[in-house]
Amino acid sequence: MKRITWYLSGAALLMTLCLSACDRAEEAPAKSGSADTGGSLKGDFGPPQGQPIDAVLTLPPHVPPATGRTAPAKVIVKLDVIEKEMAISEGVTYTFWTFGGTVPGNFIRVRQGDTVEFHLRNMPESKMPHNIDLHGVTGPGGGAASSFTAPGHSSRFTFKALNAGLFVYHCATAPVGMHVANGMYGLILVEPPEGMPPVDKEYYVMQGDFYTTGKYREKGHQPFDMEKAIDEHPTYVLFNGSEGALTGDKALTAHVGDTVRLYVGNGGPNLVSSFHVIGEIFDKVWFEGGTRFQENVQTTLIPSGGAAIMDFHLEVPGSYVLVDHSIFRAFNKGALAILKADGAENKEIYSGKEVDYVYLGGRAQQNMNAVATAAAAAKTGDLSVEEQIAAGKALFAGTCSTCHQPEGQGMAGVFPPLAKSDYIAADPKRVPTFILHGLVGPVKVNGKDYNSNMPPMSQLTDDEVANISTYVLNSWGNPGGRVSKAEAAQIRQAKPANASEGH
Ligand code: HEC
Ligand SMILES: [Cu+2]
Repeated sequence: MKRITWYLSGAALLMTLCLSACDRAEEAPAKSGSADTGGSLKGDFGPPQGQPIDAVLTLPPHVPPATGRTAPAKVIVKLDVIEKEMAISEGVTYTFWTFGGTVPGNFIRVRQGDTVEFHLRNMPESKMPHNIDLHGVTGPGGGAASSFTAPGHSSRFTFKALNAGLFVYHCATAPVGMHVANGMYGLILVEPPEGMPPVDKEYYVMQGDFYTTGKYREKGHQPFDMEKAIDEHPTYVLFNGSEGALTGDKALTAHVGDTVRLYVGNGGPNLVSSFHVIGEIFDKVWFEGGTRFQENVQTTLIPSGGAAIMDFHLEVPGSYVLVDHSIFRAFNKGALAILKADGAENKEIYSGKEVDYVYLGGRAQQNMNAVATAAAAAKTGDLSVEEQIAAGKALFAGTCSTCHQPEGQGMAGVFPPLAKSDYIAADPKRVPTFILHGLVGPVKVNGKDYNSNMPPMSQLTDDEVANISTYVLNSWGNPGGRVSKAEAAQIRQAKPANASEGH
C-alpha cells in the first residue's frame, strides 16, 4: 500500500516537473525505435526526377544545406584531387594529398535514392594517380576501380545511393595507407528520405593520424614516415588536418540555446577515436553514422573509416573542447578543437568558471603565429631575440604557466616564482636545464624554501626550450640573455648537474 502511494506521488511530481521542462519532448517522436528501414532493399525510389542538380560541396568545417527534396534526383558531384603543401602545426609544413584542397575533403550531401554522377579530376600538377572509394556506394570497390585517375585526367562513374547514413570516402590507390595518411578522406551524407531533424548549427569535423619523420612540432617541412605509419605510432592526431584548424579565431561558434550537430568522421589510417566534447553530453548520437540514435552519451567510439552524428543543446556559454579522449593525443599530438558558445550565463545550470585556462592555456587564443614567425626566421638564420621572446611567450602559456602562473609569480609554498628569481639570476642556464631534466629536492628562491618536484618536459623540441628560456630570462625583472636551439640540444644530451646517483 505504501509502495503504491509512493509511486503515485512520484508520478504527480514528474507531471509537475513536466509542465516546465517537457516542451522539448513534444518534438516529433524520435526515429530510433525498432522499425526496420529495410536498408538498400528499400532504398531505391525509382528513376531520378527533374533536371540534374549540381551538388553543393563545402569546405570543412561547413556542411551543405539539407537537400530539402522529397523525390529522387540526379546529382552531379565534381571533386578535384589537389596535392599541396600546407601547415600541419605552427612552423611545420607537410605535403598533403587532398580531395578539394583541404583535409578532410569537400562535404557531399545527397538524399537516399539519388543517382550520383561522380566526376573525379586529378590536377595536372599532381605527382600521383588517385581514385575514390565511397563507403556509401553499393558495388565492389565503392567506386575505386572506376575512378583510377592519372595526373591531368578525370574519370566518371555513377551510383545510386541506396543506404542512408553518414559515410567516409577515401582514396584507395596503392599504397592505400599512404594516400589516406596524407589526408585523402572526407564525408558524404546520404540523408534519409524524410531528411535529418533540423538543428541550429551543423559542423563537419574529421579526425586523422599523421606520421612525420620529425617529432611532434619539429619545425620546417616534414616528410611522411612510412615506418611510423606501419608501426601505428602517429606524430600528430588532428581534427581537420592541422593543429589549430579549429581553435582560436578558427574555433567553431554557436549561441546559448542552439542545438549543435556535429558530423564527425575518422579517416584514420590507423587510430580509432574516442570522441568527446569536454563540458557537454551528446543528447543524441547516431552511432556509426547509421539510422538509430543513442541518447545521453559522454564519449562515442568512431572507428577508422567510420563516422557518427551527434547533437547537443547548449545551455551555458564558454569554450567546449572537442578531443579524442585517448587523452595524450589531445594534449600532446594535437587532437583538440574548440566550440565557442556565446550568450548569457546560467548560474543555475553551471556556476563554475571558463575552462580555457585549465585545459588550454594559450591554445584558447590564437597566439601561435609568433611560433611560426620564429620558425621561419630560424630557417633563414636571422632569428632575433624579440622573435624568440614572442614565440616563447606563446609556448609558456599552458606549458609552464599551469604551475608557475601566467606572470611567473608562482604560488606560495608550492611553485617558486620565475619572476625576479634570484635562483635564475645566479645561473641563467638553469632555465633550459630544468625544462629538459626537471628539478627535485630543496631549493631557496627569493628567500623562501621549496622542496618539491618539477617534472622534465623533454617532449618540447629544442627550439621550444630555447624560446621559452629566452622569454623567461627577458621577463619580469630577470637578467636577460638568450638560449639558442643548439644550446638546448647540448643540454638535452648532457646529464643534469643535479642528477642524483641512485635513480
Ligand atoms: C607541474 C608543475 C611545473 C611546471 C609545469 C613547470 N614547473 Fe618549474 N618548477 C616547479 C616546481 C615544483 C619547482 C621547484 C622544484 C623543487 O622544489 O625542487 C620548479 C622550479 C623551477 C625553476 C627554478 C626555481 C625558480 O623559481 O627559479 C625554474 C627556473 C623553472 N621551474 C622553470 C620552469 C619553466 C620554464 C617551465 C615551463 C617549461 C616550468 N618550470 C614548468 C613546477 C613546475
Ligand atoms: Cu590518392
